[in-house]
Amino acid sequence: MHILTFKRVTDGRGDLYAAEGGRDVPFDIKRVYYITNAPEGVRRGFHAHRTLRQVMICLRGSVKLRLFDGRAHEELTLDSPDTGVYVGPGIWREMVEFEKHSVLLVLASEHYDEADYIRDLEEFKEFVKQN
Ligand code: T46
Repeated sequence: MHILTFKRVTDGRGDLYAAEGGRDVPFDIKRVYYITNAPEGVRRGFHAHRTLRQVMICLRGSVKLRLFDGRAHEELTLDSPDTGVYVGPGIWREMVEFEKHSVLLVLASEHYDEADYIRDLEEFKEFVKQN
């Protein structure tokens, strides 16, 4: 995991942020998705990826991100459109405590592929041992 900071261009018309694949983001972006309308108390994620690389940006509101690499746990709150979190393969992620009206944007290195997911924690721990 590492934190990325995006440049903000502010003028009298508002704030503009840019994130370019291969420049601000450490991969070519093949897919963008976003999560909105998360009900209070909902928990998302609870999986890892075998190869996928992603950057998560909370455009509005806030969300707590819990990460586990098989050894150590990390927790951070995403709450600013100028901050992205790079999450590489082999990291278990959980998104909790979505503030009402939050918008979580995710930039991904690959197209959607369910076979890339590890959705069982024990299987994930085994994956970490093998890799
Ligand atoms: C991740 C975290 C941060 C698609 O059809 N296309 C897509 O691009 C995605 C991401 C999901 N889906 C389908 C698959 C499921 O039927 O949407 C449904 C919900 O997906 P999921 O339960 O995996 O959603 P989250 O919020 O738990 O996880 C998502 C991403 O799937 C995952 O890669 O790292 O956000």
